[in-house]
Amino acid sequence: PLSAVLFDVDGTLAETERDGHRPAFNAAFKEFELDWHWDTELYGKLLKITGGKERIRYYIEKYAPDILSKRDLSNWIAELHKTKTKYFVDLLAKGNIPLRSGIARLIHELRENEIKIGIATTTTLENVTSLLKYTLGEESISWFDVIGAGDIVAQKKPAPDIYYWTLKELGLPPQQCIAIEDSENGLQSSYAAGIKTIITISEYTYSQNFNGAAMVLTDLGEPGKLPSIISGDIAN
Ligand code: XBP
Ligand code: MG
Repeated sequence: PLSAVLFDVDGTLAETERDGHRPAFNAAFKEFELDWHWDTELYGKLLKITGGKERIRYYIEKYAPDILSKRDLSNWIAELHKTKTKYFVDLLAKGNIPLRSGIARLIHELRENEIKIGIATTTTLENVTSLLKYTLGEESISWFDVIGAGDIVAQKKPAPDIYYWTLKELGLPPQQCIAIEDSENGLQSSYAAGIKTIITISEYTYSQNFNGAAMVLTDLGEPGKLPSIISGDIAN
């Protein structure tokens, strides 16, 4: 039986990357008087590295190695990233980043059917709670039985750690859960944790490799897809 559905956030709950995280990174770079600019194409490449702090470090190593000699580099990256989070939350507060089609409906249906809902994401917790607050309303944060986010685990996706952590919090085996993801990194993470995964492709991920997914969909917008998710009867 299906006991819980675990949602990824970026690209799955909402298209947050191109017009959310990316401009937030750029605004933080400006505030720190850096002449860095991540255009949409470069950002697509940088998405290979999950996690904002990790992505900044990777960019430095590849494109701005002079920064590597900075004293307290890790702290500096953390401060830069905090500034990025501030800008990202400001963008969410403007209400310009909606939930993807079918997400709100699925969340409501799962709750009505007493199926647990959780989040397993690489992004910062504050980004998750803000996205929920500015889309479904503040109270929606409490609808989630578990929110696994950011630095709570040592290894971010594609490592399975965040899914292991989330399953442990729920006290459920992977066989009783479904994950909803949008990316190859996300799928590798959920798949390695033994969780059946539905992919909803997103702006930056549509051409990635989704071998191992139970289903690959454009989105969850079709009501007809819902009963099969709730009964847990996917892929076979
Ligand atoms: C999403 C990410 C995140 C965001 C930025 O990956 O990699 O890093 O781009 O969030 P996934 P932070 O959807 O696979 O979880 O800057 O807060 O890390
Ligand atoms: Mg994602």
